[in-house]
Amino acid sequence: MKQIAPSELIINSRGAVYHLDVRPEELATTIITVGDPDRVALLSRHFDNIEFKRQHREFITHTGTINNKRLSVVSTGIGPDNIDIVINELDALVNIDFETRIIKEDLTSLQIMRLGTCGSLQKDIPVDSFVASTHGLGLDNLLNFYRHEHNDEEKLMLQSFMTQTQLNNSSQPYISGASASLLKNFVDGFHQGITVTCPGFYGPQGRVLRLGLSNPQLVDRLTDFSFGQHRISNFEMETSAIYGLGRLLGHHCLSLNAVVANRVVKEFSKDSAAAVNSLIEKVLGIVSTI
Ligand code: R1P
Ligand code: URA
Repeated sequence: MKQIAPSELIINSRGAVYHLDVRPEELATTIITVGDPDRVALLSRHFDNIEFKRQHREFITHTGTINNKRLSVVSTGIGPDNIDIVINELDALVNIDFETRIIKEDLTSLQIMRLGTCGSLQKDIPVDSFVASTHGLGLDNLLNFYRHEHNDEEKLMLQSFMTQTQLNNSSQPYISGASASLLKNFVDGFHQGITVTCPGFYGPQGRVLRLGLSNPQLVDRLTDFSFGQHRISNFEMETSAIYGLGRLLGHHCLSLNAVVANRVVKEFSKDSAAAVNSLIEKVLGIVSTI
C-alpha cells in the first residue's frame, strides 16, 4: 500500500490534520457542518457535554454528545473551495492511518449534514422555512477536478438543465443526490428540491449592485426549470460540493437550509437568526435520535 507524502496529507505537530487542526480521535462519525463559524457554539450549547473545542482559521470544531450520541460540529466558512478542504480532511481523519499515512482497509462512512442558510427560488418556499436538498447541482466546477461519473438520470437532468438555463459559457454543471437514508428523516417541516450551488453570492446568484450580468435571466430560468417531478428549490454556496465529494468518498450527506431570502418575491427574513436557531433545534432533535 502506498504511503501518502507529507506534502499531500499535511499533519501538524499536534498530530492533527492541517486546516481543521483536529486529530482522528477528536472527531465523531456524525458531523454537522455550518458555514458561519459563530454557528458552531449555537449548536454545541445544546450538547450534554463538550469534550473537544478547536479553532484554526475559519474552521471551528466542537465535539460532544447529545442524548448519548457523539456529534462533531465543524464550520466550513463560505464556498465550495472550503468544502474541498473540509470534506477531504474529514475523510482523511477516519480513512487514512495518521501513523503510517496509508489508506485503511476498512473504510468508515461518515454522516455529514450541512446546516446552513439559502435563498429560495420558489414563491411557495417562503423566508424562514426550511429546505432539505434532494440533489446538489453545482455551478462551481469543484467536482470537475475529480474523476467522477453521472448515472443516466443525472446525465438527462444535466442536459435538460443546460438547455433550459442556457448556461453554456459559464460552467460545466454537475449533480449528486442526497443520502436517501438521511433524507427520509427530514420530511416533516421541510420543503424538498434541487439545491443549486453557486461560486459566489452576487453575480453567480443573479444579484446586481454595480456590475452587469452575463446571464441576466439566470434566476428566472432556475425557478422555471423542471425535470419530471424535480424542480429547483433554492441556492447557496456549498451543497453540491458536499454531495459530490461525499458520494465519491462513500459518505452519507444531507444539506438542510433555512431560507433567509426569497428571490422571487424579493424578501429577506426579518429575523434570520431566529430562523437559524429554529432549524438548529429541529435538526438536533432529529439527529439525536437517528
Ligand atoms: C452566504 O451568505 C453564505 O450563506 C450560506 C451560503 O451557502 C454561503 O455560505 O450558507 P451559510 O449560512 O451556512 O454560510
Ligand atoms: N445564502 C446564499 O448563498 N444566498 C442567499 O440568497 C441567501 C443565503
